[in-house]
This record gives sequence, structure tokens and C-alpha cells, in this order.
Amino acid sequence: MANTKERFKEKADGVAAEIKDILKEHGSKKIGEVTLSQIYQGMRGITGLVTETSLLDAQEGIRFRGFSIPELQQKLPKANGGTEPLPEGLFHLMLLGELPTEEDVHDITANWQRRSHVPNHVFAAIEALPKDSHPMTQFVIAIMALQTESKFADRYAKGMAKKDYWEAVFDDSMDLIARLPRVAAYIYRRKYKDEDHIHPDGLLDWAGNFAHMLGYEDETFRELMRLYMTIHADHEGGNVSAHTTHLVGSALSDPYLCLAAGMNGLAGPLHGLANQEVIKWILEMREELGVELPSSAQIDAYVRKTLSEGRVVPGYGHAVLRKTDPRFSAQMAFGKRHLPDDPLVQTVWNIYETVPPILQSLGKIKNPWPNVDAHSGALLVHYGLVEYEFYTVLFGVSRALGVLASLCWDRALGFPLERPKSVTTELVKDWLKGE
Ligand code: FCX
Repeated sequence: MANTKERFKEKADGVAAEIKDILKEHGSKKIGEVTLSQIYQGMRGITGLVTETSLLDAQEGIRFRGFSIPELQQKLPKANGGTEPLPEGLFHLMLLGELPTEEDVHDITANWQRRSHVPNHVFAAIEALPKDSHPMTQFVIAIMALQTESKFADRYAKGMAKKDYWEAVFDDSMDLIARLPRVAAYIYRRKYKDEDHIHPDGLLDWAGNFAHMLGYEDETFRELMRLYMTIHADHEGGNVSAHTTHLVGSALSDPYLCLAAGMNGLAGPLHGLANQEVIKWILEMREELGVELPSSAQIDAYVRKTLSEGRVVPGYGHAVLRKTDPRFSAQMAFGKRHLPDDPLVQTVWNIYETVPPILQSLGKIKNPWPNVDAHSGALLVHYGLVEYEFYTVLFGVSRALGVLASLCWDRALGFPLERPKSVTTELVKDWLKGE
């Protein structure tokens, strides 16, 4: 059977031909209108990007190549004896647009194992930072240090032809994904476990090995990592980390530069950093109240206090979603199955009962329901991963799967430099005078 790279090229050539035909016949078709409010308010609702790997529905949540999270949990190959999908399978699905076989997934695991060597200077770059640097800062620096390995940058400097860009981006993306768990685990063990590093286990799958290198041998924790790495991977193209990776790639920056840029966006508290903010907020609430399991009335009062201080309730709301995030629901189902009596997890569920009506009553929040970040921390704490400043790195390792699969598509489809038009308020006023 042809390998992943050849199959990707074949698929992408087919789609590129389709796009050519579509644009030839329908290139001038109007697909929407833009209002002044939209350009001042984060471009919400403006369709301005093509991202092949996943599509977000405001009501239903994310679908990866047409498959919902529960469908993926059913259809994607699992580890031996496991019930959660292997993220290798999701990557195959996002990249090739078809469900993988067990053999496809084993091939990707083996491929990533072969590519997983991290050069020593990357560890030295991490070591050069103060230990108390935020893990996301260390992660981004490490990705930048890895950039010496970029095949795209090397080949471009030697005069690579445009038709070959996709291949160098594919190789860099696969290398990067293969190396990220080692880099992330190194940052974790350096900062929190007295630099007691753990060698990779070549017999494990990508996420299982990541759990092992972090220092967690519990098989249920490995299952959690497989689920976590699957559900955080992609959320169509307009979110900050995906859009940034794509935008920077449009300048032909190599995948290392692109991913580092995307990860800087993920490190913002309105995006990926929300997962640390949620657990911090819950722990502060418990400490302030002096109870392990706050009552509904206590949660209600704490939420109102947070709002009155002009802060957001972390883990709630979304720019696109208008219902409970299915990524939240998948984690809730995991909690019900494996740790229903955990007081922190129960608190997350009690918050889920309490917060939406309060947010709804404010009248301005478009989505009062929880997003992915509302649940993830409580599950991690249960297994001993209590260092919440590290949580966004976990999100980042997973997000690399989606944004790099998309970057392969961007170059294979020959997408050009991205350069939307901006205006000044002076110009807007001139437009209005002319009305
Ligand atoms: N708590 C308090 N206020 C909130 C809120 C929340 N959870 N969510 C939205 N609001 C407020 C906004 O701040 C805004 O107030 P303003 O008009 O006074 O400026 C108003 O409600 C309207 O915002 P809305 O249109 O509903 O939401 P946006 O699309 O602007 O923002 C995010 C979406 C996600 C940024 C927003 O809901 C938020 O800040 N949530 C908390 C942080 C969070 O959980 N982020 C993670 C999101 C995601 F899942 C991820 O990327 O990981």
C-alpha cells in the first residue's frame, strides 16, 4: 500500500483540480456580505478561509472530516485493550480525509517514532531559560530551537521549486509532531520533577508514550491522553492558533516558525490558556470557601463575584459555539466512567449546572455553555497532574496535529500570501458621509 505521503499528494492533487474547476465556473459567486460591526468586532461570521481538516457547527460542535467526536470514539482504531481513539488515526483522517485502518495507524506510530529524535541543542535552549518561565514560553522557545532541523527552510534556501513546497512542509510537520511529546515532557519534568527525565518507550503509541515520558504509567491516564490529544486537535480554521499558523505559513515561513506563532496565540487566556485559568479559578474558590465540594449557592455567589470584578468565567462561552461543547461532554463521559466520585470533577459538574443560567441572565453573552477548557484540568488533577500552568502545553501538543495537517493542505493547494484589506476609522467616517 502507498505510504501516507504519496496518498496525501494524490488526494491533494485531486482536490486542487476540483478547486480549479470550481473557481473557473463560480469564482465570482457571492457567499456573504460584510457589515461594519463585523470588521470592528473580531470578524465574527465573516467566511474568509478554507480549512479542509474540520468544520465547526454552532449547534452541533466540531466534526473532523464529517465525523463527530462520539463517532470518532467508535470508528477510530484504539490501543490494545483500550476504548479511546488513537490520535494517530485522527491525524490520518484530517490529512487524507478517510478513516484509517489499524495498519494505517500503526504505520503513523512507527513513522513518528522514527522521526522523534530531538537534538541536544533544543534541550540546551530550554535549560537556558529560568525554571520558573511559563511552560508555554519554554515550549515555544523549544519549537523555535528545533527550527534548525527544518527541511523546508533548507530546501527553500537551495532554490526549491514551488511544486515541491508541500513535500518539505509534510516532512517538517511529521518531524515536529513526532518530537513535540519529548520536548513537552522534558519541560514538565524539568520544571516540576527535579529534572528527573524519562526516556521514551518505543513500544508505545504517540499519546501513550507521551503519558509515559510525563511520568504517568496508569493505563487509564494513557487512555485519557489519547482522548485528550484527539479532541483538542482541531476546531476549524478561524480560531487563533489555527488561523495564526495558517497566516504565518502563507508567507512561506517553515512549519516550525508557523507552529511557534500559533502556540503564542494558544497561550492567551481567552484561548488555550483558559484550561489553566479554569482550574486555578476552582481551586481559589475552594480555598476561599474552605470546602472541598462547594454547594450550588456557594458556586452561584462566587460566579457573581467574579463577574462583578470585571473578570470572565473561564471555560464558559465561545466565539462560534452556541451549545455545550461536545469536547466538554466527551470529557464528562470519561469522568462518569472512570472517576465519578472525584470531588473536583463533581465540582466541575456542579458549575455546569450553576453557571449557564447566570451568564444567560446578563443578556450579553452569546453562549453561556461550557467549552473544552471547562473540564480538562479536573481530570488531569485526579491522576496527579496538578501543575496547571502546564495544561496549555498539553493542548498545544494536540493542536499541532490539526494545524500542521492543515498547513500541509495549504501548501499542497498552493494557497497564496494572506493579505486582507484593513481600513481606518477616518475612512469609515468618509464612507458614511458619502451614504
Ligand atoms: N464570562 C464573562 N463574560 C463573558 C464570558 C464569560 N465566560 N464570555 C463572554 N463574555 C462577555 C464578553 O467578554 C463580552 O463582554 P463585553 O461586551 O463587555 O466586552 C460579551 O460577553 C459578549 O461576548 P461574546 O460575543 O459572547 O463572546 P466572544 O465571541 O467575544 O468571546 C470567548 C468568546 C471564548 C473569548 C469568551 O466567551 C470568553 O472570554 N470566555 C472565557 C475564556 C474561555 O473559556 N476561553 C476558551 C475558549 C475556547 F474554548 C478555546 O479557545 O480554548
